Amino acid sequence: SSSKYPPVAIFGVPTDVGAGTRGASMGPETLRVAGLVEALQARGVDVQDCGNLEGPRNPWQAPVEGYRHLDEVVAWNRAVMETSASVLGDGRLPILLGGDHCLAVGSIVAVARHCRDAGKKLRVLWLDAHADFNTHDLTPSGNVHGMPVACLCGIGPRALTHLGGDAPAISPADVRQIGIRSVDQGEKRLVKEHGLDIYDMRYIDEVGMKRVMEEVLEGVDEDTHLHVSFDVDMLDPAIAPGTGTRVPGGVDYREAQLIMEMIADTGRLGSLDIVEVNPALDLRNATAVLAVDLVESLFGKSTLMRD
Ligand code: B3U
Ligand code: MN
Ligand code: MN
Repeated sequence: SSSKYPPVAIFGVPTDVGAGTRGASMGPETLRVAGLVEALQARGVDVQDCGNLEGPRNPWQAPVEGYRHLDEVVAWNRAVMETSASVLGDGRLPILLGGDHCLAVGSIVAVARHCRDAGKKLRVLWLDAHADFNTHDLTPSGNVHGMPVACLCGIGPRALTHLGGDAPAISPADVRQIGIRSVDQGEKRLVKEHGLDIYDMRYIDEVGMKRVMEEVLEGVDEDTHLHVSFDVDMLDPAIAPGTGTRVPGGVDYREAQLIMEMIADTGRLGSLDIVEVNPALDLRNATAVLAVDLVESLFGKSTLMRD
């Protein structure tokens, strides 16, 4: 095909064990129903759908020592790490269909190891309303989907920080966060202490998304692997109501398209998570349809078809 993208493998991870609202477990099928595979094929991308992973059911218990469902979260993440590693080993670009955002631990642990072996620089673009940098003693909820960035940076329960053997998988300097507008009190301190690069909504409003993305992508070169971890709650709830932790004042449709287009222009997309799509809260599958529309832009669709 004429696609400048490598072949893709999508896999669904139907769980909400890391979330505080049920329903993200139905995300994978909802993204398929919204036409994700067909949209990628229409871009000329070779797509393999590996189906869904399996794992423990959501026990729906209260937090224990600051974590809800830690054992189940670890089990799902181990499966994600193994699948993502095998997809990368096959020379395919993994697309994880969540599921809640705790799954980014397994996904990014696999990607980080792949980059180390391939001698590539990893840059993680964390698209989210939240910083997801909580710890068991800072978290207001115990929900592990509020902790994956901290875990990946080596702050968290050993079962997650050492999921790939060595820790930490990444450093805060590898991460750029976009769309942030909800950070908890203690989490704010931790984020500052570790120097996380956060492009929050105020900064986006002040300088505009074009300049934000230029800064976010600064230094990306042919040796860079871009991992996009897309929590759909980055988007404004008016256009993406189908998600568990909606925060007003989010990224609008045009800004979101520009994010994806500017990432596509680099040609360096190496892996993708699409998480927190919750059809139980959605309106006519609008959030999944929008996510698919944005994935088309991420894979190079543009008005004037410059490719
Ligand atoms: N920061 C809050 C809320 C939250 C984080 N991530 C999501 N929600 N999706 C927490 O529970 O850690
Ligand atoms: Mn998130
Ligand atoms: Mn979020």
